Amino acid sequence: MKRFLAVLVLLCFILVQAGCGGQNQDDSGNTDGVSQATEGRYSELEIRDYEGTRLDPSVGPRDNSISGIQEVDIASYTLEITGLVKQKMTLKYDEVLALPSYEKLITLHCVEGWDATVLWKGALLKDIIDLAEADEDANSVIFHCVDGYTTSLPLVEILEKNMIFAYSSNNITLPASLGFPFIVVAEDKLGYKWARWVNEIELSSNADYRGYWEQRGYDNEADIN
Ligand SMILES: Nc1nc2c(c(=O)[nH]1)N[C@H]1C(S)=C(S)[C@@H](COP(=O)(O)O)O[C@H]1N2
Ligand SMILES: [Mo]
Repeated sequence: MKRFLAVLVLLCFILVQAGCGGQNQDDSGNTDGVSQATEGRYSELEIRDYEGTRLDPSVGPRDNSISGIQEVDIASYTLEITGLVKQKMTLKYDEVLALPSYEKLITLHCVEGWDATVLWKGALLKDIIDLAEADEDANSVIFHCVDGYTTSLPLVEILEKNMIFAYSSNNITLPASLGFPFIVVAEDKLGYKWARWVNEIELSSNADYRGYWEQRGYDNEADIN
């Protein structure tokens, strides 16, 4: 029984260590900064450079999402805007794509040590939230995902930084591995704030809400500097 418990504890530890999705971990033996393995991960139509910056492939070599890569059926998909809002909303994929679009070159940093620089395109989270009109006392935004993952961000940071809700990476439709249909581009925040496969945006007054990784000990601010 004791040994069984020890193995169990060890297993949990390993699982937690492996916690974050990985990209760029096989970039060894590279000549010009791009290994063969990385080379193979670019999809045909994706752009690789943006204004002199090399873009990383939109697809990583392995996946460590909490329940694996989610395949979202866009015909039945809806995005719910819930919580402290004047008018709860249900949006279809195309309705988000119809909003004004913004492009940003931003690097995702995972706590595991890898990063990925990608050209993101999407709608402003502000524009989506404004459709539902946040109540006065809303100060946090909780993102709920198809795989049961959650994470949150302060509303003021979303507004001040003009954070986007991306549906495109390096000029291609966001791949499933990156969160199709939508990923939160949580600028200046660690990877675990970049909710993928988001299907609900909840306005809340609970500034201390802790999402999946935050509950397991990761810092709730998650600032990269
Ligand atoms: N729905 C969902 N979103 C998630 C995760 C997850 O497991 N499920 N993992 C997070 C973590 S820890 C990181 S580092 C990034 C990884 O994104 P990428 O592997 O697609 O680059 O997604 C974040 N968003
Ligand atoms: Mo991560």
